[in-house]
Amino acid sequence: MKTFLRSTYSSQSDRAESSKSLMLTQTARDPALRRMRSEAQERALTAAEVHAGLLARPLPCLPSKFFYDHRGSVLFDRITRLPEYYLTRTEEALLPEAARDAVARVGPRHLVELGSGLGTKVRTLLGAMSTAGLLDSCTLFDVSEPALAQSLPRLAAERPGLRTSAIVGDFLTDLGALGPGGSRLIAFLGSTIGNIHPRDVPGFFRSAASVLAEGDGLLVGLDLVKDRARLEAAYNDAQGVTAEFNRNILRVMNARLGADFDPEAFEHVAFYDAEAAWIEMRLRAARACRVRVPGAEAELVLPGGGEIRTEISCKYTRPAVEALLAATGLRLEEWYTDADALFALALMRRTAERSAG
Ligand code: SAH
Ligand code: AVI
Repeated sequence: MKTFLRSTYSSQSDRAESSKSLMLTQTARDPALRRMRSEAQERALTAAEVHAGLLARPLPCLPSKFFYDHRGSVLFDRITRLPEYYLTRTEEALLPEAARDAVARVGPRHLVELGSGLGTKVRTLLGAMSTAGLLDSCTLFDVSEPALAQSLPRLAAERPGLRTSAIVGDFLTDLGALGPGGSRLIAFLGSTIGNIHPRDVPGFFRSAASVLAEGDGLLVGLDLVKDRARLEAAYNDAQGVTAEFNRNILRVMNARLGADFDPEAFEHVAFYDAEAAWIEMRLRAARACRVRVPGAEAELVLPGGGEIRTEISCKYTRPAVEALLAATGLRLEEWYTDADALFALALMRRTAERSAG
């Protein structure tokens, strides 16, 4: 299979600048919703990331955070209710007890949810904190501004006494915007950590540890290694919602970067790679095509059958998580799982020692 990318893109400096800066920009819409970057910075960062992704070999790829425009968040919400997608309902069944126990151990007053999406699970954690008489503030953190623009006002209306805020940012580069920790619990639910490449997970843990004070908590939802049939069914649902979600990334490229992808000319592919322990999602060109992506100064030429990688979704075991936690400033304290060991919530605590690196 031969894939070809032509490019005139030269400078990565905009990207470096925008990820260095932790300046937050307030939106006109809601002063409690802050953006990490101006629209121009965001466009430059998107262009650089997409450009780099399309150059990747052996497979061109698109960062999975670009699934989530408004339509993508709504499609993901539909995925969570599919019969094949056991992840959400299993985590939701574990969450009330895990939340109660985590709140009892950590005693947090401030809740942060990373990748909060439409913000449904945060209610369970807030309920546990409120019952314990501890609730003070809640910050939603997501790359999707439409999702935050929907979930933040709803949260504020539901809990009038609560200090609520939201940050539009990337949890891989922007956690510093949260400022120093103290009585803080960070929730990272839904197995979204699985969408981070394992080589980047220790760096993510270190950066989370840097915004936690000693004893603060990080509660992480993890999908667990299991039989191939169950895993592959979850990403190849009979109604084709996951396929539509997958193709949505091409619509986002068209809207944000003026690309001319024909989403209907791409077939959804999802399979389990047991060696890597991840589900991989791809889009396969039904026929040879040449796609212009002017906003990323790129042109992608794919043969018929040529593929683009759009997502990895890592499946974990407890030892694998413990190995990734080594020397990050976090330790694993509790592991809440269901009777069939489909999914786990891991409670991690900030240790006294400074994280390595
Ligand atoms: N937590 C919710 C939603 C999960 S969907 C649940 O458990 O159901 C994944 C969410 O993470 C989306 O809302 C998406 O916009 C967000 N996301 C994905 N990549 C991100 C990134 N790099 N930085 C911040 N948010 C990201
Ligand atoms: C958000 N994330 C954890 C989902 C997952 O399972 O990796 C995204 C998703 N991709 C396909 N279906 C759902």
